[in-house]
Amino acid sequence: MATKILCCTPMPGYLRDSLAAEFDCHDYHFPSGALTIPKAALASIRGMAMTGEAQISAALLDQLPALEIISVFGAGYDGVPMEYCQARGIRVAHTPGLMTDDAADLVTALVLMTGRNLLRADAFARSGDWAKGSFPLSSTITGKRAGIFGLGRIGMAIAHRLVALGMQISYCARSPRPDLPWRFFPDLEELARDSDFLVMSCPGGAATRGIVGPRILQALGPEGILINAARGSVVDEAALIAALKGGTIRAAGLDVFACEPSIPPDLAALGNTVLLPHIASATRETREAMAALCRANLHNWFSGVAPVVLVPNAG
Ligand code: 8YV
Repeated sequence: MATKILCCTPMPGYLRDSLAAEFDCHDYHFPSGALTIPKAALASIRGMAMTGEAQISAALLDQLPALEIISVFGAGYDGVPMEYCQARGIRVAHTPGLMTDDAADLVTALVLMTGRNLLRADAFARSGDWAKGSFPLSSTITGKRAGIFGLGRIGMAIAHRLVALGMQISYCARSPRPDLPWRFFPDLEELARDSDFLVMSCPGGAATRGIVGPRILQALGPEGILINAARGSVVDEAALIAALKGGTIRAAGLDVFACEPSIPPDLAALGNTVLLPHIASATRETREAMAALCRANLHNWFSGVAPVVLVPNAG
């Protein structure tokens, strides 16, 4: 009999189909909380698959006494109650290292799109306004200061791309990296004060929740641009909207939002933003590799034939 797993939907069809080819899949509709499996049958669920955006509550996990492993389709696992899983010995697997280049490419695009005002330029070209005069000047990217918050795999790949654009790199991370030629700041506010572009590249979760708030936006300043393709939770969205409206900062390029897939209408109405629907890893190549690893992590755990990519210290 196929192993029963719970799939947190919405999840892409190619992932759900691939899991269903091997497992007896049941759905938990995130965020509505609806289940397609009778309550009594929850006791036989041994695995779970979820996207990086899904949020799993301890109350749901309480209903799954036989759960052994959660396989996250994503590098970030901030939607999983890790302490709860540790206490119950539930393993948490994920798909790190597969989206590094796509994510860094997307951040680079956001730097160029916001810095050179490309979305408005596109609208201007299409509208016919060009015939009435030229598009307003933007500012040079080369030589500008990019401050990267979080220098993991993706942060490093972003830094290398921005170096290729001729930008000056500085970073804020847990500890300085003397092997790197870039300037280290121990504090996000100091980094923001010294940056033209503040690029968030850190994990989500309690430690980074709302760390970009009024104080950091003030430090970034009226010519500053915020780029966030990390997690929506790291930015205080109300403070960001106020800062974009009031000229506290110049612009923002965002791929992630606090309550995806909703974007606050006030943010969507602003012209000094580039807003993307969480697509940093959304290429065929990367998502197929992520889906294969998400399934392999479950397969390997239940068959015991090969290692599982586990979140360190989980379970
Ligand atoms: C995905 C992500 O958008 O890897 C992550 O942490 O957020 C993204 O790659 C997501 O997990 C897929 O739904």
